[in-house]
Amino acid sequence: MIDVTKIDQIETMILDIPTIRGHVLSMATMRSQAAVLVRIKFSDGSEGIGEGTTIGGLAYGPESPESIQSAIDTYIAPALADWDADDVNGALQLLDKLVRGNRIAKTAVEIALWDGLGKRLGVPVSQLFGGAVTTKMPVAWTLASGNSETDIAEALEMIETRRHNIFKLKIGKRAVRDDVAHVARIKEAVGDAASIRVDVNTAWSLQDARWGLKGLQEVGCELVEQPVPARYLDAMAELTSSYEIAVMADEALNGPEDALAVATHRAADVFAVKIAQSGGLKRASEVISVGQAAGLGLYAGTMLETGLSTAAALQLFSTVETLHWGTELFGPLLLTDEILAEPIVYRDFCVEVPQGNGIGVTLDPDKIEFYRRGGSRILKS
Ligand code: MUC
Ligand code: MG
Repeated sequence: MIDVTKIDQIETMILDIPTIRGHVLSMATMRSQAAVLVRIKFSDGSEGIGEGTTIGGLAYGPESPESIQSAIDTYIAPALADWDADDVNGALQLLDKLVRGNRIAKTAVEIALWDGLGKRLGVPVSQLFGGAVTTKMPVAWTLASGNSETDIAEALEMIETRRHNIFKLKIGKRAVRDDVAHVARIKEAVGDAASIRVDVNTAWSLQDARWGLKGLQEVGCELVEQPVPARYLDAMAELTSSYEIAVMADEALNGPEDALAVATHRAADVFAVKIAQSGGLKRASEVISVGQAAGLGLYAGTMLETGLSTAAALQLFSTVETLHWGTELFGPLLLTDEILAEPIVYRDFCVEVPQGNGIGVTLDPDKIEFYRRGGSRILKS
């Protein structure tokens, strides 16, 4: 009889880690990030780790850190008890039947399943998706201090130290003309040394967006992310066809069905593919396939996760033939502390794919205990 490895235990925790500065988005200002971590213990003694993290409590999307944790503890973990650990696809199908939505919660568990499987097989997760085609990818940084001068100083330092030369500016909080002036100042300061893009996080009406896109492309901004609310696909389509500046879908992309709707409407030039928003690595790979089939540009997005989910995303995106707009997988750099035993490497304007089995990273247990909600808050030296 073949001995089947089973899922024994699924454990969750929330870590609260401060950010290096206020991160000012149109819908929320982040001063710390609440990362939901999952650890799965398997019957053969192996383990897998995962993460499902959102931005700004409930300000960004329908899942909060607390709802992610409770969906896993109350519904997902009991459903997967004793499940064949190697049957990741079967587990995903079961979860899609039993749990509607809750994509970020599913992502956290799915990452831990892939991590466990990769470790048991002695291969990186990228191998489970057909193999990596690259070891590093260009990585953007987000300028979102809320102040133009601070953003300029930050950008110039990043260029000087060869950490980033792609910048995403968070706008949408101020009047459109003030936002365009802010972007113009930053573009003028960096010149041709950097690519400037913006993310409006759905804050504009179609009328605002018409003025905004016209102004942004005049000042040399290359791309605008999610200018209007996610459900306004007709407005996105109008903006995509009316201006040269690239329009990127983010909040509009919650899994492969949304990807098909955006592609069919020609409602974007580029997909910001986020593993958490897609519902995990498998669903993100399906979003990528839809984008590729529709001839759209691809960009690896982030929910400002820790190094854990960032590593999982790197495993998947390293298997993608062309990421036309690079990545923004810089999450760990926005946090004041590192929770991985070995940090992800950022150098020469790129992020490197962690080498190793599973997602390729391990946690620092003292940091987990320190930042865990209800944890000791004492760091062993
Ligand atoms: C978003 O909407 O894209 C990604 C980078 C960043 O600074 O915020 C996120 C969220
Ligand atoms: Mg975005």
